[in-house]
Parts: sequence; structure tokens; C-alpha cells
Amino acid sequence: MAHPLKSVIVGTAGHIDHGKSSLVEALTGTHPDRLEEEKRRGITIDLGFAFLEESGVRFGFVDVPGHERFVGNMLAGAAGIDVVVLVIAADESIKPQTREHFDICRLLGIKRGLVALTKTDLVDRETLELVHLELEDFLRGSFLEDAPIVPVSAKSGEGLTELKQALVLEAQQVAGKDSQRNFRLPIDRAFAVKGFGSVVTGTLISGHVSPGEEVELFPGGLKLRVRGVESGGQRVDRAEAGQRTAVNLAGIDHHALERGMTLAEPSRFRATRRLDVKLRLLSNVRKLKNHALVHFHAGSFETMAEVALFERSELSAGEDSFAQLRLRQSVLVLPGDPFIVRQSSPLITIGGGTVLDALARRPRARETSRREFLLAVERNDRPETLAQLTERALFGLPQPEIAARTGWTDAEIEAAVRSIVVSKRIRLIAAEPPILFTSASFEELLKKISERVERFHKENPLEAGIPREELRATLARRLRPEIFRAALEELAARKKLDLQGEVVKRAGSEISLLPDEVKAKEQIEAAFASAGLAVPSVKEVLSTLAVEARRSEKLLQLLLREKALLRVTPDLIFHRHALAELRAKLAAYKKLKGERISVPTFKDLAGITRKYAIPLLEYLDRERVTRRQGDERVIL
Ligand SMILES: Nc1nc2c(ncn2[C@@H]2O[C@H](COP(=O)(O)OP(=O)(O)OP(=O)(O)O)[C@@H](O)[C@H]2O)c(=O)[nH]1
Ligand SMILES: [Mg+2]
Repeated sequence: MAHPLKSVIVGTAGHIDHGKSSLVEALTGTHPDRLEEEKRRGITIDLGFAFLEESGVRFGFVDVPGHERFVGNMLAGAAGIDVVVLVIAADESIKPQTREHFDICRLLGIKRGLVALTKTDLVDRETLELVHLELEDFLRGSFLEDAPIVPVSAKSGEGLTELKQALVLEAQQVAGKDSQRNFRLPIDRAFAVKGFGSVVTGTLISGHVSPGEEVELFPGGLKLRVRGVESGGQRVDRAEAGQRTAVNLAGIDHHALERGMTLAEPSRFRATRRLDVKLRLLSNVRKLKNHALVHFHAGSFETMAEVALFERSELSAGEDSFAQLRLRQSVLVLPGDPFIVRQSSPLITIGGGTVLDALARRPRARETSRREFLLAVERNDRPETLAQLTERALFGLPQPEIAARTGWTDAEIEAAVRSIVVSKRIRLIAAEPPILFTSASFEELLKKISERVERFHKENPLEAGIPREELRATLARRLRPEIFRAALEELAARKKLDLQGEVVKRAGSEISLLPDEVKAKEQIEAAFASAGLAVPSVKEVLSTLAVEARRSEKLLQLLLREKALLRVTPDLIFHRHALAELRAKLAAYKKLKGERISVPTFKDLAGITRKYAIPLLEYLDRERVTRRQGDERVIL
């Protein structure tokens, strides 16, 4: 079986006119400049792309403009690269955009690369050696410190073979992007293709995508179907992380698509305008004041942002700090994503950093946990991050929220959940989807519920217990019903509460009556017991008692709940002995006289008037003791 090709994105970087595009053409055969204006002016304005397969590596080249006015475009391309080729012309050496592009590469956390010392045909040996020395100085202490510096000439072809070899070596060491992670494609171009419709392109930074799949467009959340996929300029069944990718989308006009948007796995993430980040300032820039406005770049996206520094009023050159960025427009970014900030005048790159909390909330005056949380994210300590996320979610953290807030894969989420549940710090509330809740908050809730039930018993001694809904209403309004239910079940399991249908009571609690209540209750029962089937009205019975109406009504309820009395119609209540006797009489009648009985016969048998006979017969019908047949009843 042929070894699958490794896909690696190579990006150029460097000052204007230093030979980036010429080098890409010399390596790939494709001149990356596409625009009419680029050809006319002889400069690169926007990103260009080219492909090369070499020694088992599939290279996707992203060629960027060197012009200082187009650093924004450069940033859109730089975001996805694995290996940078820092292009420096031998006849000019290090220039402003050499520095700025290199700073950007460092801020973006690009890990590998090499230096192409171009236009060697224009300089003599001595100059070349001098520039070489300058470069070594320039690169010292950076990720390119030990990178090869390859002298090349796009004109003479000198050094091209060496450069290719060096690229292959770098590519082999690239960790690569993870195609197992969730699909994300920052869009850097959108256009229409005749006969196909809308197409977007970008560097596939994670996951994979295939025709027929559904994707979500950010911001906005529009769900779209993928009609076709190309990578490296060819139709494929599946594009993978690390590939330049074109996606043909159904059901959307290309005017509705633009650079800065992102395609991602559907129904998993949320766009944001408020981010908590680690922000680092370059060493040679002005101080950054709290609440300064900056240009924010992440992936192919760009907008204005206000910087709220974390517990400080300014950030000096070379320093870093946690900060909150408030963006003017929404974007999909996830924790771990790098970003760049630029200032307005002069328009230069001043710093960058890493997104830590993409769905940050407004900072509160007293919030000690935020630093702890950001530190955990920064360390990439998943269990701690998750535990803190749960602690911050006062009303529980439903599982899908974890994916949206962390960007973790399902497997990563599962592992983190398992680890914190085992540690007993967090409880997993069984629900669909499951909800995480801190054990401390859960215990607090249990305590609160117990107190409320206790108080209810005290204030309502004649009630068996508090109805669930009434209990819930005494707790936080935003408490999720699943957590409430789990808390009740936990208290029942701990034998603290009894759950009886809709009623919650202290375990084993009995109603305790005052002496006058005991007496009144006995009187009520006696009144019905002695009446047999010719019962008095409820009102009549209650009015003779020594306790007031509210309590006597409760006592009646109690007798009904204990089933000493039975309510047959809203106004007719019988003692259970009277009804049992009636049933016995009917059974005896059936044995002696057969199963049919008329209403008059029933009246005689029971010794009652029609007023009682009809409701009682209907009651017996409902109880399936009798069944109506014409004017008669069948005794069952
Ligand atoms: N003599 C010589 N000229 C070169 C070489 N490489 C590029 N050039 C010339 O330098 C000029 C700029 O080259 P580009 O490749 O467009 O430079 P670039 O870095 O892509 O410029 P921007 O994209 O605008 O930043 C062109 O006129 C090229 O023909 C080289 O190795 N030797
Ligand atoms: Mg160019």
C-alpha cells in the first residue's frame, strides 16, 4: 500500500519585492499572483496559492504580499501555515516587513521554517556572507535560530534543489494539523464558479470535510450543504486538516460569503464578540493603555477590538497579561487559537497571543476565579479547566456547552468528565444531555431543600408534605428541573425525604395534631360512620366542630387521604365501612337473587333514597362493582 502523502502548508513571508512570488513559481511552476492589478504593478496584493508534490509531501503554498499596506491580507494567509519560508533578498537584507512578518510568525506560534536568501545572482560572495551574518543575529533566540538559511536565485535556479530538500526535511518534522479534531475552515476567498455556484477556499486548520455533509457558516449560524470539495486543485472525496481546501456550497449566494467567515462542524460552536486572552506586546512598541482600540486578526478574520487589561492600567513593550477583547464584529474562534493585534497610526503589528476563553463573560468586580480559570486553560489542564467551567456555571453545565466553550473533541470531553467525576468534585446529573454540577453546589442545594421541607412541615402541620412545584418555586428560578429532580432523588436515597407522587415530605414524617384537632378529626369520622349511607352534607359536619373552618377542612382532607372517608361526588362523602357494607350486601344479593338488580330494589337493599342511590350506583359502576344495563344494574 502506498504511504499516504503528508499535507503541509508552506507560507511565504518577507519584505516587498524580495522575491517571494518568484520563488513560489520557481518551486511549483505556478505564479501565485492572480489579479490583473498584481500583474500590472508587479507586486502581490492578495494571497496566492500553488501546489507541489515532492518526496511524499503534498505542499500547499500560500504566497503573501510584502507591501506594508497589505499586512492584513498577509495575516489572513499566515494563520494556517505549518512551515514559513522567510524570504530575504540578498541585495537588501532585513527590511521593515521582514521584521513585521517575522514578528507575526512568532506571535502566531509558527514552529518551523527556513530562510530563503534570494536574488543571490545580484550580489557578490562577500555581500552574501555579510547578509548571512546579519541574519544569524536577527534569528537568534527565535524558532528559526537553527533553521537552514538557503541562498537561492529564482533567476539562475541556484539553490532551488537545496531549498526543496530543506522544505521536505522541515515538512517531515511538522506535527501537522489534526484531522481527528472538529472541522474548521477559516474562509480566505469566496467566489462563484459558473455551473457550480458558490465556492469558498481556505486552509483546513482542523478536521475533515466531504461532499454531502452539512456545515455551519459563522458568524450567523447558517447551515449549508457541501456540494463538492477540492484540495490541491483536485476534486476529492475528503479534504483533511493541513490542506488548502475549496468547498462548493449549495443554497447560498457567493455575495453572502466573505473572507473572515468560518465553516465549521454544525451545531457545536458559537460565534463571539468577547474573548479572554493572553496578550503579549512586542518588545519595540509603545505602551498599550487599558481600553485602547486595536485591529484584531484571527485566522482570516479582522475587526476592531477594545482591550480591557486584566487588573492593570497599561502594558509595556515586551510584557504580557490576561486581557479581555471586545470585538466590533462576531467571529468563531476557540481556546488555543492565536491572534494578532495591530495599532492604527502608524498601522503596525504590536502584539498578539492566544485565545483562552472564547465565550468570556463581562468581568465582574469581585471575581477571583477568573485568573485561576485562565491559568488552567493556558496550562491546557483539561480536568481543572472543566471543573472551573462547572464552578462558574451556577445553574449547571450541560454537556454540549463544554464543546462550545472548549473546542475539545468528544473523546477529550469524555476523558475530562470522567476524571473530574471520579475525583468527586463534580457530579454528573443524569439528563438528556447530561449536566455537570459541582458537588459543593449540589450539597448546598440538598441542604436548602431539606430546610424548605422542614419549614413547610412546621408551618403546615396538617399537610402531609409540600407539593414539588411549590418546593421548586422556593428555590432559584434558574435552577434546572433536572438538577432539582436529581436533588430530590438523592435526598430520598439518603432517606432524608419521602417522595409521594407530587408531594415531598420529611422521611417518616407523620402529621402531628393538636389535642383539639385530634378531637375534631374523630368527630368528623364519627359523624360519617354513624350516618351509614344516609350521610350528612360536609358543611353540616364541619360546622359543628370547635376548630375553625381552615383547620377543619384540612382535617377532612386528612381523613380522605388516609382513606377513612371516601369522596363519591363533590358533595357526598361516605365512611369506608359504610361502603364496604354496601358491597357486601350486593354480593349477598347476587348469591341469593341473581346478578340483576333494579334501582328501586337497590334503594330498598341499601335503605336509602334516590338522592343517594344514583350517585352511589354511578360510583359502583366506576369501581366496576356493577355495570349499567338499560334501567338495571348487573352485579359483577
Ligand atoms: N535578479 C533576480 N531578480 C529576482 C529574483 N527573484 C525575484 N526577482 C525579481 O524581483 C522582483 C520582485 O519579485 P516578486 O517575486 O514579485 O517579489 P515579492 O516578494 O513576491 O513581492 P511582493 O509580493 O510584492 O511582496 C521581480 O521583478 C522579480 O523578477 C532573483 O532571484 N534574482
Ligand atoms: Mg509577491
